[in-house]
Amino acid sequence: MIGPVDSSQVPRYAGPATFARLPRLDQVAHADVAVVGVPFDTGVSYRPGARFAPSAVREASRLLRPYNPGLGVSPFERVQVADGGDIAVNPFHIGEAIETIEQASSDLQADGTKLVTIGGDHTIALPLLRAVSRIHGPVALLHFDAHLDTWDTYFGEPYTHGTPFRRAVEDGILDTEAISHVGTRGPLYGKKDLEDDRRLGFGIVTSSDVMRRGVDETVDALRQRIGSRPLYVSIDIDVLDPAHAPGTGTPEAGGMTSRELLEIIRGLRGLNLVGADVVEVAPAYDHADITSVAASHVAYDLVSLLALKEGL
Ligand SMILES: [Mn+2]
Repeated sequence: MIGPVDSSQVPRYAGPATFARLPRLDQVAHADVAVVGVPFDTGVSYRPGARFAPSAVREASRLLRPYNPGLGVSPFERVQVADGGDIAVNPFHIGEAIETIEQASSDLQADGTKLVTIGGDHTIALPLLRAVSRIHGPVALLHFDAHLDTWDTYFGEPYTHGTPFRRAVEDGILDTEAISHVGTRGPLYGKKDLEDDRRLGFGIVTSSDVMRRGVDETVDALRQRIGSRPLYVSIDIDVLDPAHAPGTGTPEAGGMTSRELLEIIRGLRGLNLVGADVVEVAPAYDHADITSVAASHVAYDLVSLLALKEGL
């Protein structure tokens, strides 16, 4: 197993920024888990800038240490984790970008590698889910987000960062017995948004629900619904309150804390996680890397969950 650069020998701020200072994918024979960037933000409806997230999250991840006390695991000792670099996508053509992302993430998973993908805007979840479902069939989905992302179109366009999960249900790539939004809040266009969403099969645990029920009860309810199904976790960083993630495209007040989000993720231990993404970090709206630091820790816990599951 090739681990991260030894920070007792090379200071954390020195050298190239791979995720958690891990080896690149081309430096290892096989990776059980790869962290991959998708610098694409052509699907945003408000503030652009998530194309700069992969490099910002890698920079913020320099401080991640090799033992995860929250999950009681040394993920990089348990399995081979590597940085898969960025998927290069056309910033001027959403349709082509979606095809590129699906193909590239399928290729990366061809020999069993599990992916934690750093967006990019939420458009990328659709091709990532398509690639995962090619392997596992329809998957359960936990979607952490301030927003539903099940709208039909924007300006007549079906592929945007507000529409991936409606497209995914239409594609038949989600197991609609086990799909949930977590952390939803903020004003909607109308009550119909919620009715449409329910018709697609989604359950909703709002940001207020998380606050009222607490982390443990929230986790219990989610776990019951998911069971042993293959699970994909998609985390829009705007699920966090703007106090915890100011650098994002469509911020909404009243969100979760980064502590709550990390604890809920840790509560997914033992489930059949098959892939995950962390999207919508837009570093330019942040004055202190708050959002990139949060995203790096979220990605680290997702990698740790996969390491627990994949390692023997
Ligand atoms: Mn979203």
